[in-house]
Amino acid sequence: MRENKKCGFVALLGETNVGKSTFVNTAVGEMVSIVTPKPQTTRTAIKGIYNNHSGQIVFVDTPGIHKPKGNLGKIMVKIACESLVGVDLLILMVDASKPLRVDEKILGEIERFRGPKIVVFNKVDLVKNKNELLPKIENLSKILKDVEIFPISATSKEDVKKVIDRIFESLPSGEPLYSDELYTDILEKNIAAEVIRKHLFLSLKEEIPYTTAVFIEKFAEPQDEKRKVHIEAVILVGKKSHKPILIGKGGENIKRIGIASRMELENILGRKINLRLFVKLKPDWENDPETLKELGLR
Ligand SMILES: Nc1nc2c(ncn2[C@@H]2O[C@H](COP(=O)(O)OP(=O)(O)OP(=O)(O)O)[C@@H](O)[C@H]2O)c(=O)[nH]1
Ligand SMILES: [Mg+2]
Repeated sequence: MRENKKCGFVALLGETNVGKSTFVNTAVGEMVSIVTPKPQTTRTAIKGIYNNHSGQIVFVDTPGIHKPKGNLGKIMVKIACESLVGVDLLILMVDASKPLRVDEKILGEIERFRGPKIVVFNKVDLVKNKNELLPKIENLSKILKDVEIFPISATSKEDVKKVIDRIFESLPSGEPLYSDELYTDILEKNIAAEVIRKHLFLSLKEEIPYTTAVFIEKFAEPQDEKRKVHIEAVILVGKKSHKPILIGKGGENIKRIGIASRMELENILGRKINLRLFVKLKPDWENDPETLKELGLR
């Protein structure tokens, strides 16, 4: 008898920095979406594809919901909300290690969403006093009414697997939409841009990483596997005063960012890379429609 396979889209919605991208990476077992300790790391909707004997889950990681200060933030929140259209199941992720709160915008989206929804109460490993957890879960279930809550650590494969099993229960029957060799639909050149952005976020302080963006101008992958992949990337900087800080004394910062990005990308692509970074000042790029379009931010 033919097995009844399941398949569907599952979006992760939540405030910024709660662990949405970490969850998708743990589920898929690959670096699909960049993770940093800073809020507002994810800027677009990113798909991570998970397969097992039960079927296929297409996770949609989304930018964190926050009160936007500028145009980029507004676009990110809009992308997150629009990502819920056509999704089969919604995961609301809440940070268990912080004082309990659910943003009004999120509550509105949760109410509007007609399909099945679950809550993932993440980062429980950071809650030292476990007695604090139960009252928080009770309060959360009062706010969200009738929504199942999973206290987990998104860094734990075991915990994430429990959520995956629960997701399959609610997904519709269907054949996989993507080949089981794919773990994401993102182009390799866009993964390269994201990895560089990750290292900008990790090495730059305060508002500086938020005024940067990365374009890949050249991505040449020779057929001969022994030859290096040649990547040329442009780092856009939105403020004049940020450019020398990003580059660093004698270019030491940009050199460090380049080396860290190249090493991570070599790991992901399984090939040697020649990476060249160019820093370009583009004042106020987040308000320039052409630049936003090129970055996939609309
Ligand atoms: N201790 C602990 N840290 C976690 C856990 N999940 C995520 N983190 C950390 O929380 C930080 C934010 O994680 P992300 O996955 O980038 O969070 P996000 O919700 O995708 O954030 P944005 O994309 O900025 O909205 C990172 O430093 C992660 O390592 C967890 O279960 N336990
Ligand atoms: Mg993220």
